[in-house]
Amino acid sequence: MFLDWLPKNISTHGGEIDSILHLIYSVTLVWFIVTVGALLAFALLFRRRDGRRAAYITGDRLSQAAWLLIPTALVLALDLWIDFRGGDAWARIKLHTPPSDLQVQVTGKQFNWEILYPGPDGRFGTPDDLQMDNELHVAVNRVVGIVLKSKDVIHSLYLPNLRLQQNVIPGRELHAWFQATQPGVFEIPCLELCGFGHSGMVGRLIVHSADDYNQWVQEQWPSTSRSTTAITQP
Ligand SMILES: [Cu+2]
Repeated sequence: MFLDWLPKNISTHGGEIDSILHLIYSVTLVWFIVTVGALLAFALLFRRRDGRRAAYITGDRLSQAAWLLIPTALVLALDLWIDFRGGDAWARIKLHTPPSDLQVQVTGKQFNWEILYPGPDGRFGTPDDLQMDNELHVAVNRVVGIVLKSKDVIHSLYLPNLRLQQNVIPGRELHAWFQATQPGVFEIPCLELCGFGHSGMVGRLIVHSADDYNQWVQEQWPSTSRSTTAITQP
């Protein structure tokens, strides 16, 4: 119920990310209500009254220090609970990359995303490579492997609908992957303040149905036979 405002999830692993967000929101909301409630209750109960003197409490005794120690232990336990749940999802999404059906290279530069397609031979650095600015075409239900590079400064590839975000670091080659579950057109903003044109640095992710994707491939590489490029229906 707290997460209705999130962008539509179209990722196979998005539900897991959202459930962690949900856990964090729930924990912090309950804790917020308890803390503010206690604050207001104590302010009311121990307000200034005639004939009552304020006590100077040093916190030396355990029964006094417990007012700090117990909430601290609770916050720590809740933190570890979030870490534990998050670590599981993190491992599944970040450590175990499934074999990819499609490969693209995304290079951040001020202020564009350069998308490089390997072409029918599936290899980068060959004559059939194709480069486009800001347009990432993929097929639905296919695992897309992304090689990430930067030409100048730090950028950050952000696909909110896929619950995917990865910084792009000059001098390093980083990897990401996703599997989209629905066709459509989605935004790819840059999430790292990278210069005066940062706010305009936004690409488009086009998730095609299998047929549309094959047609797009035919349009981009017309000379190639269908059998080498086409994606077979699952
Ligand atoms: Cu950028």
